[in-house]
Amino acid sequence: MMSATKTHPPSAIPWFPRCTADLDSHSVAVLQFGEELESDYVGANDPEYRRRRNEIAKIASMYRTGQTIPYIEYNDNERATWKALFCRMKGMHEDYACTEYQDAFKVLEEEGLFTADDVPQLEDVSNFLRSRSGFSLRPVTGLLTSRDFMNSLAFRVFYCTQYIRHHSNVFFTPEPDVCHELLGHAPMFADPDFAQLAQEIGLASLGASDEDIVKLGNIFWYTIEFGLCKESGKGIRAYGAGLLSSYTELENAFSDRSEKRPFDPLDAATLEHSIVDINTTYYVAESFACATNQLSDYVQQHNNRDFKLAYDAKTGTVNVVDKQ
Ligand code: NLE
Ligand code: FE2
Repeated sequence: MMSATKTHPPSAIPWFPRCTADLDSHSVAVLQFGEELESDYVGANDPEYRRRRNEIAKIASMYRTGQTIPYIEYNDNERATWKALFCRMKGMHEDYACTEYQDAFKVLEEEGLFTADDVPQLEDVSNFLRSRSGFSLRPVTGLLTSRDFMNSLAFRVFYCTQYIRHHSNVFFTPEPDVCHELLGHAPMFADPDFAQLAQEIGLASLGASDEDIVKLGNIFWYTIEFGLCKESGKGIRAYGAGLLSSYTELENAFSDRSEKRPFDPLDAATLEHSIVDINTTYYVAESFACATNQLSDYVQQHNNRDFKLAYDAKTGTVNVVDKQ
């Protein structure tokens, strides 16, 4: 049977980024803690910390596609925070992190990009990742909307904060910071299967309805941020960044205080989460490739877009294809 050709009046397709340069319009929309910390946040009443965060956020807000990510000279206090977390988590990772994470971490150390003594620079780690999986990092001032944040993944771009968590609470922070981005996310983006899973979420988010964005945001949360996976001979391991960058969260996931469910995108899509508390439920994927297949099926059946997209890896652009 011939497939029907659908034509779209220009207004039927909402605006969404079609290439990495289009992401430049996202860098300003920051939510929640962002540049203005909420008053009960641990660093909010420390004026020097607030000043420093604003200074670093300003650098990110001026960043445009194609530029080198500016280096930040982290001070003694900031380096001490990184070191404390780095050393604590490194000990945990041997027992709880997935093999893909551990392998990439080892290479990052061998190449001198990851050390306990200084906070790695986003530009260096970005160049490393680009050569591994085509992912690159892009600085951001703080939390973006879930739509803007996920959209970038379609182009294998990952938004990273550059400021560091407050020293009073090193082992858990509710918001992303450079420790979370680098200790949690970066090693995973070196793995091609994981990179594919992340990009699929990104592609599904382009032009999606607000309702579908909430669902995809939950799926992102329970995979890329807090996912667990099975590993033969080793049982369950962590691959989610929020686990790999937080002693408190990782300990909670591997305790019997939390529930573990087999990964099911339909179930995860509607399980709400709080961004300020540790999770009570985690999903265990069979493998990244399997989770990617489950996600494609979910998107095909439940993501209510009436247009189709094709990603052109050579040019890094997304095109709307008319044929349904
Ligand atoms: N709770 C994580 C940490 O302390 O590193 C950050 C989670 C960001 C979503
Ligand atoms: Fe994250």
